[in-house]
This record gives sequence, structure tokens and C-alpha cells, in this order.
Amino acid sequence: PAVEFELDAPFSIEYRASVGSTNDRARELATEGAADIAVLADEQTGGRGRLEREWAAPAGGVWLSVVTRPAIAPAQAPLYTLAASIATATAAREAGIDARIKWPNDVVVPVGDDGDYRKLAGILTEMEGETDRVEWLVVGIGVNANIDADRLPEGATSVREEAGDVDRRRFVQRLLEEFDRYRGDLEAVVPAWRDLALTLGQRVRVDRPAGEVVGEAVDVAASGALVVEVESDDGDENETVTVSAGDC
Ligand code: BTX
Repeated sequence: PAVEFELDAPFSIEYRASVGSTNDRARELATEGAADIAVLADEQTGGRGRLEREWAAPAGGVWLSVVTRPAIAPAQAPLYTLAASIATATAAREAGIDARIKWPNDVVVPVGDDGDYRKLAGILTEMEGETDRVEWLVVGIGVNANIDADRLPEGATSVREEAGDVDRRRFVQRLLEEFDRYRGDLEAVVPAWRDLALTLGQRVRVDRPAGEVVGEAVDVAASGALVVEVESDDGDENETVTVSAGDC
């Protein structure tokens, strides 16, 4: 059963103790015409990542899906994913964690100085619309909050492991306040993202539908795409490739 509860946040909240996937519930609400509502669960039994991957979502997490109906083109939707990762990293930083963002959708905690990291949170954005206009966006945000690391996959970490348990209501409120701020000021997204980025300046390999790109991540474009400088084979000028989607 759904419980509505008051949170001093710019979205109304539908809370469920356990749900298959908050993104699926949010998609239902979006299809019914809802806007500015967030579905929050303590546990998901069928959490989803990108590309049909599984997302472990045991009790104690922040499993949140925000429904919005922004007046944007689909090409701008990646900015909402970046805005969600900035909001999540900000809330985690306020909880005392050195959270950073790994393009495009991971909030991570660095381990050492070699670019190693553990994954604290992930974002899954889904949308419906025409080529020139988004009808709705569901931004799914999964944060390993008050969870023991042994309940999570290899390479994951949690707020509990990094800094001790958080007040999840307060965490969700801060996250939603920051998300609301950036969705209202999309031009602030890329600069804020740069400040939190783990990826920039690093050698990266990006798997994307059009093939693999290897090079140095030098920037994020105004659209939210990753700009990779690729060494040319013949030793001439390096070439710049802009990657809008893929696994980094
Ligand atoms: P992704 O495809 O980038 O990452 C998925 C991969 O992350 C998995 O294949 C696994 O290796 C690893 N993984 C799985 N579970 C966890 C976890 N709890 N912590 C760290 N790493 C993990 C990332 O997809 C997007 C995830 C979005 C999750 C939210 S939760 C609320 C909403 N509802 C829903 O079903 N999905 C979103």
C-alpha cells in the first residue's frame, strides 16, 4: 500500500515499504498524467539498472523515482540525469562522504588516487515523448544508504560504510531540493558537474552503440555529452569525439 507523507520538498512523495521497481511505479503515475511526484521505497524486489541490468536494492536504501514533465527536447534529457547525480552527490557530501560523479550516471567514492572508486549510487532516466518534445521523464535514483556492504555487489559501497547511517527523510529532502534547483537552472548543471567529476582528465574507454572510444576525457558539452580526446593513429592532431551515451 502507498503512504503519502509530508516532506518539506518541492515534490509530493508516494512511499512504499516494498515495490518491484520505483521506476515502474513512477512510469504508471506518469502515464496517468502525474507530475512533480516522487515514488520512494525502502526496498525494491526488481530494481533495474541500464540495459536490463539488475540493481540490488535491499531494505535501508533510498530508492527514489521522480516524475517530471519538463518543457525540453529529448536531447536535453541527459542534463536531468546529470542534475540528479549532482543532487545525489551533494546530499552525500553533506553526509560527510567524498562523493564524485563518474559520467554519465554513477555517484562514486574514490579509492586512492588512481581513478579507482566504489559505487554509491546510480541514476536511470526513462522518458516518453516525440522527437522535439518530452512528454514525461522518470528519473530513478538509487542510493545505497543504510545498508551493510555485504548485502551489495562487489565494487559497491554505502553511506553506512563511508560515514554511518543517515536520516533518510532529510537525505531525500536535500536531494530533491538540489534536483529542483538544477532543473530550474539547466545552465548551471554542466559547471556544477565539472566540479564534482571523477572522470575529467582521466584516460577512459567508452562503450557506445557506434563502437568503442578510447582517449582522455577532457570535458562535458553543454548537452551533457562527454568530450573525449582521441589520439590519432598517424600522430597528427588529436581528434575530439563527443559521446552522448555509453558505458565509461
Ligand atoms: P547501471 O546499469 O549503470 O549499473 C548497474 C550495475 O551496477 C550492475 O550491473 C551491477 O554491476 C552494479 N550494481 C547493482 N546494484 C548495485 C548497487 N546497489 N550498488 C552499486 N552497484 C550496483 C545504474 O545502472 C542505475 C541504477 C538505478 C537504480 C534506481 S533505484 C530507483 C529506480 N528504480 C529502479 O528500478 N532503478 C532506479
